Amino acid sequence: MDTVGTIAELDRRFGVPGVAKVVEGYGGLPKVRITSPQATAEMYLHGAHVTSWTPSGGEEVLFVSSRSHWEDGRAIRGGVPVCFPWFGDKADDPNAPAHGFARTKAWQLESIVQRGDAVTVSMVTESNESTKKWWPADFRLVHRVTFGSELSLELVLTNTGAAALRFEEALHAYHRVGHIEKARVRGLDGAYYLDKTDRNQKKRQQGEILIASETDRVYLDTQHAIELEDPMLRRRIRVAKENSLTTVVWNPWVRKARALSDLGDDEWKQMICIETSNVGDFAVDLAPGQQHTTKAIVSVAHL
Ligand code: TA6
Repeated sequence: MDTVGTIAELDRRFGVPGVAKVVEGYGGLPKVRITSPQATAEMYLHGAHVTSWTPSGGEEVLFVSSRSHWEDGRAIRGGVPVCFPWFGDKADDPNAPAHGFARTKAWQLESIVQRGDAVTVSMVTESNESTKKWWPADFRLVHRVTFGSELSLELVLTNTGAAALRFEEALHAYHRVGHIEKARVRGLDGAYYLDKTDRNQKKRQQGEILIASETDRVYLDTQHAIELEDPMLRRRIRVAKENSLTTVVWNPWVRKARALSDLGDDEWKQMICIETSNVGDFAVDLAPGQQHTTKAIVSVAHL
């Protein structure tokens, strides 16, 4: 069955008339398009990747690059990439894809459920021969996203094998801002972080975060909600979380943005990544049969 047929079949099986439709997206990739009273949104089966969430009466909350790739084997630049089962470069294999394999492969659409004015989309990916080329574990990973007046993202991992596993994960969210130099990030005052722009030196955050140069930090042992204050778009984005002990904050600034072929040269001004994660020393161990759920809840208030 060709892509169009597959998309029509997926829509026939999972579509919710007037609320959720499976359609063809960029690069011919299938996506779920949500149009509910509370929000409009989009989620690609490629990487179970949320690329848009606009609460009704508000503006788009997520940033997606105009230069993003839209193809199997490549990551979408923007939205919410799912980094799994490792974060950044794979410690023991320099040839392995950065941020794992979950974001560059097609997931299965499991269900679309409407509850009131909110819509929950679940997508799943499981271990197979190609995942085992990189990572030996047996697993089942579900990305369950509820689109409503809030955006709730849950990563549910089950160890389906007979051996314990250890994994890293991140909901690598790209938030759209009016101008990065005007934005402020609160909620990490006093937290320690590893500065990836300075040889992973361990430092301590004092006060709010102002972005005035390339910023790439892993905040450690923090469960605090984050607030992104944006005077230009007159809004405050709040990211609360559960079962996540690290928060990554990233902006590539000028030079790094120019080095990224899938990011426009000036687009660094319109984005900041705030990543609900468990990485590094906070990687998660899971015994056979066990399940772990990490959750991020994004909400918007007008200033
Ligand atoms: O989350 C921050 C980070 O790990 C940065 O180091 C930067 O590389 C960014 O992710 C983007 O990674 P990508 O593989 O998507 O180019």
